[in-house]
Amino acid sequence: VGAEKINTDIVTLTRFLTEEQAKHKEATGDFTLLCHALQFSFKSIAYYIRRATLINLTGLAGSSNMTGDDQKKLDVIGNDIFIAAMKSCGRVRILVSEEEDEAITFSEHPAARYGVVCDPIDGSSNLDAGVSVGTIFGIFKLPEDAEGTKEDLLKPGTELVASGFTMYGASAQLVLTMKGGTVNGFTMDNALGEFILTHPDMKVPKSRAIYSVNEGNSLYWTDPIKEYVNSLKYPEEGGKPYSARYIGSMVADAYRTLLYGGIFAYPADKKSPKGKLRILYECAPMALVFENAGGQAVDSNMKRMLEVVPEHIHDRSGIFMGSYNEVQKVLDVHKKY
Ligand code: AHM
Ligand code: MG
Repeated sequence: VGAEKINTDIVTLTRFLTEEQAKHKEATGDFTLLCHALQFSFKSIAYYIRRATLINLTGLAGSSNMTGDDQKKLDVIGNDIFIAAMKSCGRVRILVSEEEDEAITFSEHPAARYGVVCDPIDGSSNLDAGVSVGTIFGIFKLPEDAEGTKEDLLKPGTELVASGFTMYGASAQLVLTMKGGTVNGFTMDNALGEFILTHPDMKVPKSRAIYSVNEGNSLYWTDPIKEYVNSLKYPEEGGKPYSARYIGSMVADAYRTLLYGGIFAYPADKKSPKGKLRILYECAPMALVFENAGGQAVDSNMKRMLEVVPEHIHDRSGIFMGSYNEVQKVLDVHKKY
């Protein structure tokens, strides 16, 4: 390798955040500090996931969370790491985690101006098989008069100031976007211990013949969904059918969809009339990423996902997200009904 090929001017996440902060004259550095704490939690969670099989972290923790999901040992550790990082950075007033029944208010930081929502380890049913999982997060800026109650977070995704996810796969990949901004992807360099900007200004391809859905639920699907999926599998004369790709880890399915294009769907159905995925810390953060990357995200009522307001912190929704034209096809089929 010639020395001239080595990039000695890499953009780390730290540098990226510092440069972003400099663009905003009014910035206090609070958001940057919060992101540093987030980044640390991703590194720690990645570390434990990598070592899980070696240090007896596979399997169940022996408890279940509020929805009755069996909690994995790593679910508990990921949640504890995330909460500790958010609490200690001093910039977070209130936190909602998939693993906690109630919102957590950090009363030791009454002046903190941010609210955070997260699923610390999404897709954890895949963990013991070594399949990619991820952390999903969203950040809200609280109004001056916020009281630090969960009502501060029962807001539509349009109010998110930033969101993203980290996928713990062959490498840890962090995708970050800010309100009205671009989508940027960072890859963890384990030797440097830094997230490096490897995918600046990510754009989801306009269309791609890949669909990602749990087809095992098709018995319960509504007629428009059946018609839509059949139109992909049985195209008109001469058309080529779509490829199916479903990992069963939203973060991994979303990351692939972001890079390659296509559609990811978890529709509401007759068995789960409200869908499976959570509005606040799964659907809305992903919807912001896909919209900022030039794609679309809608719920099962064909409403823009970012405008859906949860009534309760753990509310669910159907979701369709991905390439602009692929999501448009779902909207078009529904218009006929
Ligand atoms: P979890 O939050 O309990 O891990 O569940 C969310 C996961 C998503 O990552 C994934 O898209 C979906 O559940 C898969 O569900 P299913 O097994 O029903 O296809
Ligand atoms: Mg989840």
